[in-house]
Amino acid sequence: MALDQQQWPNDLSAFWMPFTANRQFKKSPRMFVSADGMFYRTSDGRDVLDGSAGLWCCNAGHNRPKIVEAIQQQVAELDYAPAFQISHPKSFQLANQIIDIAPEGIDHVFFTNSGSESVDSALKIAIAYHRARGEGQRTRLVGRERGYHGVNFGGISVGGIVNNRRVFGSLLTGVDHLRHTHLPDRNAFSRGCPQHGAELAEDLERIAALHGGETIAAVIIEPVAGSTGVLVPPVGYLERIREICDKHGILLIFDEVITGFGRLGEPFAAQRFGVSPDMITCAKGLTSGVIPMGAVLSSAKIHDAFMTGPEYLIELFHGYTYSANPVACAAGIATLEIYREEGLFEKAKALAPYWEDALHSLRDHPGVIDIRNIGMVGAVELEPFEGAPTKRGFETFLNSYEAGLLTRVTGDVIALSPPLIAERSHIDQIIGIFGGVLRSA
Ligand code: PXG
Ligand code: PLP
Repeated sequence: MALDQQQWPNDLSAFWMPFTANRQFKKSPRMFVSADGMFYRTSDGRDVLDGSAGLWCCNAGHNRPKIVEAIQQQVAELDYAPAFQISHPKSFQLANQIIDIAPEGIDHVFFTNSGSESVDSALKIAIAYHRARGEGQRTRLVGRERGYHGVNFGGISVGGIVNNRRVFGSLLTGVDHLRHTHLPDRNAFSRGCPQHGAELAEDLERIAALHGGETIAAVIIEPVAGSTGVLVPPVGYLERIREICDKHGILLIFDEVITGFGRLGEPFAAQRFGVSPDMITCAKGLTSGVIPMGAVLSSAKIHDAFMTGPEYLIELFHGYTYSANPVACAAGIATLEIYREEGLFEKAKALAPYWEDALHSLRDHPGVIDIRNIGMVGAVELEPFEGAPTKRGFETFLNSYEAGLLTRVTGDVIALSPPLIAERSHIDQIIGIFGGVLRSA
């Protein structure tokens, strides 16, 4: 069903769209009006297969009755409860359920409303943790080139995507960056973790030697970098980062906003790689994207360091009006139930080899210079048009959309990460449409 003429907004100018080419968009808008399962429906009545789980978040697929009903019931029963000094039962219930699936040693949940808020919360907790233990000199933060940690000031300071940083002033001080791990000459067309590049972890030793390891509070990295175009960690890289952190008493934060909640076939990437971070930041798949919600997951070591002093005092001066919002908690509980009941993480794990083969079947298509994948995420990198970087990627995104497939574009990389309810037939359809777009470009 196409959008009723009366429902069409009469003016598109007021809404300043995030991370969007606003003028291009408003000349030829792309609007979804409904969604179900693996598909979106556009305003002109076309079905578009969701090849990117919305923005990497709708892991349970769309329009799931269990989530819809949980939200409806919750909003009618308790719409809001103050987040500070008061709570409601579902916040504790959801925290317990997250800890049930979290890596061993992760025992506490601090709720936020997005990935960006999770990142800035985690960075603040890291610095305050060291201070609570009498190591107030540990204030430095280390991120990585090409890292994406959301858009708040802490996140863009440790982040490493130049356009997200360059026009926003001087950012946080005391931040350093590891080199990124993209080595196309050595690792192009790797399946899963690339063989080369573990030695890049030694950058952390150099940064520790430069500043003094005892001045560094935390290292934050995406176990698999998503936004920058899917960079899978080299074999041994994450293990080595963990070792160097331990050697210098540095906290390790895994930013699992994309990798959390089943994307790699385990609840978290930490479990997929067998590397234990001190904190995990997450969002997106926590509510399958339906209601904004994020969280910082932390070890008891970190949490307990704050639990000192008189009991009437607030231990951490940090939080959001909507931390653990009851409607978001209801959505989260229903989402985790779907993951559990339908075994969606296991399903993702079982489907990953098929997904890998399907993606790599595009290897010889026009313009393809690399294909990367792990779990249920993949990326196809295209040779940039001469003198016009990002144009080919954007055109491929638009052509895919016209052909009935939603993808995610970043520069000249097309990322694919379908909802975890995907069947083999959906993968065939994704690759069929996308391959056709590449061939006809
Ligand atoms: N950390 C990581 C690792 C992320 O991927 C954030 C933090 C920020 O989350 P919020 O909820 O504040 O957006 C993210 C979000 C893309 C894309 O296309 C990626 C994200 C968001 C939107 C688009 O690559 N990642
Ligand atoms: N700005 C003002 C003036 C506020 O009063 C508040 C919260 O009370 C905030 C910002 C922060 O809002 P939030 O808690 O939704 O992050």
